[in-house]
Amino acid sequence: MKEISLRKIIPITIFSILLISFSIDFASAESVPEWVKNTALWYGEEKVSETEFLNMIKFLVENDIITIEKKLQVTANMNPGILIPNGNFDISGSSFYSPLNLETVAGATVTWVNEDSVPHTVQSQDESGKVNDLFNSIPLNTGDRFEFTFEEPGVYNYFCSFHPWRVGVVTVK
Ligand SMILES: [Cu+2]
Repeated sequence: MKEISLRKIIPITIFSILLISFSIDFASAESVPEWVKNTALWYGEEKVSETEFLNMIKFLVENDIITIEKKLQVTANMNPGILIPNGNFDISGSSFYSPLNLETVAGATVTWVNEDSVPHTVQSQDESGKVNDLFNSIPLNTGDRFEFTFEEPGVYNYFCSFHPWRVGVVTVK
């Protein structure tokens, strides 16, 4: 059975590491031992095995010649969005905020995007529907965005001061 060639995989792997982290710190070239340079060269020329090549990379990492800072990739969940859809202004329409109740986690920054043809605001309310000053956007024209970062768990109501029949919720866990 033919082995999957690491010769093909390794360049891809290194490229991926570069993409996830900008903190790879190559120490000065002088600190890279001669045998490491030779191993890399000979690997390219297929004179050394994949095991030797991997051992060389292991040596570089273990001796902090290559340092890799691991970063948690949580961006996809950290910037959830609420759409203010076209027709949202219409009291008899069904263009509700989407989602109507956004569930997220403490520390998340929520972005509202106005895709309606008229301006809207995003104004915070308490549980009883009374306006408070937690967040209050300027009028958002078509295509405008408003962001707010929710630091504490809770249930946050909001509405549009131009179209107060439009009410939405952000639930922070
Ligand atoms: Cu509105």
